[in-house]
Amino acid sequence: MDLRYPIGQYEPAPYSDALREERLADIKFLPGLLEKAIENLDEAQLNTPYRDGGWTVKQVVHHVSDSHLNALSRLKFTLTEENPTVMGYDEEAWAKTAEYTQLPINVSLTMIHTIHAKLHVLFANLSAEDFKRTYIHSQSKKQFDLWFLLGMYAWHGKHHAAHITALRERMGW
Ligand code: NI
Repeated sequence: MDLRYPIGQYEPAPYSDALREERLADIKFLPGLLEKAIENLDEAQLNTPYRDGGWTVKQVVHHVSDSHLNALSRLKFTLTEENPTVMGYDEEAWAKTAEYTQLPINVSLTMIHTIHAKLHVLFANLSAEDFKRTYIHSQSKKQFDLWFLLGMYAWHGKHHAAHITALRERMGW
């Protein structure tokens, strides 16, 4: 198994109401899923990379809050402007900034709860037509729609939670 992709890579799928409900549930339950994933880990365990050369459990949690903050921002720009260009960011560089080592992950978990409450209510109120609204990614210059965005971040949260749960399984934690 590729330790980087414990649940496989994100695979875009056509819009359906059933898949929409599934993805909305993923958005809703991610904060709880992450909390469960890190439950009872001690400081040394939290500072363990999820794979050789990979981020530590702490970095993974801080990364999810940064990443989904960007997702919330992309969603709001796309809902309020026509085909906006949204900023990509250097996730490796962000993972080296001070709060990744100096703040407890509970700060980021609280933020993830807040971000996901907003993401969930915003996505849950979109019509099938709204999901066709588009944005341009500043790095790839590619165009994406909000259906892609929902799927991407529903996947992305589970992807990183699985990094932690797979590590725990391998370590017998
Ligand atoms: Ni990520």
